Amino acid sequence: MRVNKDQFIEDFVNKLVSKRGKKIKEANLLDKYYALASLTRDYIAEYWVNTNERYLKDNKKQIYYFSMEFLIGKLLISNLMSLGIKEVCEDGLKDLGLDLNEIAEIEKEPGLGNGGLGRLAACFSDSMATLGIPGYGVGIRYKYGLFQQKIMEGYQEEFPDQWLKYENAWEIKRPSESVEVKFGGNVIITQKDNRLKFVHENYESILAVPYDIPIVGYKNNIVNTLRLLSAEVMDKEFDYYHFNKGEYTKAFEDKYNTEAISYVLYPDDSYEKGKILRLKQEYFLVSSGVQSIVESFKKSGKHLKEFYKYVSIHINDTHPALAIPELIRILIDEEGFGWDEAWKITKHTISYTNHTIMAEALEKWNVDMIKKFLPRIFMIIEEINERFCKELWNTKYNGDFDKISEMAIIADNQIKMAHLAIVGSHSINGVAKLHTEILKRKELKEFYNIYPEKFNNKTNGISHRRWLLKCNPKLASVISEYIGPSWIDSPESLMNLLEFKKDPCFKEKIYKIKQYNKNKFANMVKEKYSIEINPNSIFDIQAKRIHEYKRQVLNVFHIMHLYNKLLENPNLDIYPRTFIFAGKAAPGYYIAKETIKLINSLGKKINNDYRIKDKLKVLFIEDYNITLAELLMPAADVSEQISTTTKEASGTGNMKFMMNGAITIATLDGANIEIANEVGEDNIIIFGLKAKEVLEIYKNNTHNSIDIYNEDIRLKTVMDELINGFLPVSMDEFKGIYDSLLKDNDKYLVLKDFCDYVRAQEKIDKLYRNKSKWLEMSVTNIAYSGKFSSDKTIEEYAKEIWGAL
Ligand code: NBY
Repeated sequence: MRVNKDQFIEDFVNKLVSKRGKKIKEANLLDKYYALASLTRDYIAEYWVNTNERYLKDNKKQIYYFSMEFLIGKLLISNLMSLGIKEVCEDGLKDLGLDLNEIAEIEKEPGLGNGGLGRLAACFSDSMATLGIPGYGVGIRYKYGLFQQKIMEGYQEEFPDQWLKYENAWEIKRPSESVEVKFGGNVIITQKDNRLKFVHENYESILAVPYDIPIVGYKNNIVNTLRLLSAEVMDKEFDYYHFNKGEYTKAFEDKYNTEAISYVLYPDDSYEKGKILRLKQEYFLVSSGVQSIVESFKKSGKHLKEFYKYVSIHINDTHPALAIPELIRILIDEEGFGWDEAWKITKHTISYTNHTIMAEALEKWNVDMIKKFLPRIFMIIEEINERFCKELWNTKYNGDFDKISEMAIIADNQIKMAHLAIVGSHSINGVAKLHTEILKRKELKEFYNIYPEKFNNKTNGISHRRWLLKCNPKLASVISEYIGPSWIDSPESLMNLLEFKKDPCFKEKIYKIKQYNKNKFANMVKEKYSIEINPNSIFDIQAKRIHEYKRQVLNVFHIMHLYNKLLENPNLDIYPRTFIFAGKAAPGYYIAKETIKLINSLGKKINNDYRIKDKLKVLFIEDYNITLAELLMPAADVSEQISTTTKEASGTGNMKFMMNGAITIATLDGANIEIANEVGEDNIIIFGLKAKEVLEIYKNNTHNSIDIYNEDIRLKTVMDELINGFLPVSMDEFKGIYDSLLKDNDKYLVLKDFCDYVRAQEKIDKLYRNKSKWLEMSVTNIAYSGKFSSDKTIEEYAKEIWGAL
């Protein structure tokens, strides 16, 4: 868009008066933020309205991306950049004596996601808007996002995330587009004109009220919509019957129970507990979403028979898989379709992404629970299951009861959501090549045998606009200086940087920028934690959810080993290193929380030990979120991607670090494999067991952790230090971690990979000393990172799954 500085200043000053009732000199930072955000939204509005109008007119397919999580990060700066007016605003504000970054910092980040899955939904939304794909995000407007993490005495403590404490400057509430979602009750079946009719009675109604957030395409005048739904009570604010009897708290109970549906995001990213509130959240999302889509499709005047030609619904993991029976319900019960046609339309409309193979994360719902809360939906799932089992019987598995019950959607009083999602959709994809192969050959092998055409891979990607252009402006500008700005529109042209990987002048610039970003990070650490870190040390970062399979403990063991070596010989020549951890643990995940305590206990011991002369520091930065990630990625020298091979579906942090020039130390897991294939083995440090070896170990149970413990004295020493008083905690503090590795035979193969990890880390130490070589590796990583832009991924989804490009 176009706005000149004087116009901007005038608009801003007026906005401050109209929105906050203040003149500049009385306004505080919050006033300034709200005035600027509100003005930015005004600027966006025109393009938003025009985009919606165009989408209505065009006959193009509309894509609805259903996700229980959208981790979009702060929006002010990125929206200004997408509008192309960041510099003008910055200048204008400067004239008023104000600093854009200071104002932008005060924005509250919407933490409506746990990690990779939620952030992926946000990167995909960004890419759809930028590529001009008519894409809508559909999610829940949780009043409380992912908890805020504070570290107290070394332990994680959780606090509510009050992101809506003030207003959300970006959203527009659309009460007139609310829809009713029905829970409970019973279904009456009648017969009319030879057809069964299903009437849902005695249900409880909840209103889904939409709040729309603009998703601004990058400098293309396109603004897509992220629609978040909030639960409200229908009709009555509270119950006058109880109120008049003086039972005041009871009068509000209904309201409270209803609104609880969109109250809080579940903080588990890898463990499925089958909780009733979660089931209600999932159905609330899909029912309101699918109802609105069908309604707006009908307004277009086209026949519902053609629904799937104009609409794609994509489900982000199985969490929104009830969209399948919900669409069938609407088509049959409300629109009068027969089963066969409703089934065909639904299957062609829906596609599904799988994000995990870990059994404990696969959703299963108790039959009685679904029957009680979603009686009609249950009937439909039963029908899908019966027809599917019959198909198996009549085609491939005649008489094979075991096979059929293994593949059934309903078995052992449980509904398997992954099975429902595969059977009821036309596409299932994994999120990295290895992950998709494991789905096809192992976890979902039986389904691949009967539906090979449904399976495909879509390796994850990240938005290079947020993860380079926005978070690392200095790097972005040097890149443009050397290869021109075309990489912003076509990130694969970052490859042109390879030409300069041996250019000393270019490399020195890259070095200085990394140094600048490290200094910035070190200053934050000093201010917030009063810890001095050496900005010339190697910044070695592991930032991700805390989980046994992600193996933060392997990283810790290596640090303990280095520390032991230094205690033995304080003059040992190791390159100074600062080990930085960040990430949240699910509140009920004991071992993960103990891992945080372990990292902090080790930090306490090492950071205060003058004997090792500041050669090692260990930091745990609290409350990892998108905002902190934007500070961390640009400051990293080393990126830790050390999951047990086969367990990390893809990873996307790996791509963000690489894009900012960090060197990856990694197992050949998830998308690490594809990163390694791009940059080549000289530009990434690979260690550890290969997928085949891990699968063999699991299959044949050939692994014995006690043997490894007894054979490797370095490992035995650090393990013993967990429980012998070496760390400043009680002796049994880390018994849980210790036992999981020895008594429970180290399910994630930490001990098995330790030796090779130490070797790989020694290689890093050596390589970093060769500044020229290190910078060459760094440039190579940046150059190949364009391959992992979510623009490319989304193009593949659009072409190969949605049929939309
Ligand atoms: O999705 C992650 C994968 O672990 C990672 O490898 C991949 O790169 C990323 C994007 O594809 N999975 C993930 O983040 N999962 C969750 O956040 C999650 C959240 C909720 C639940 C399960 C998983 N749940 O069952 O409630």
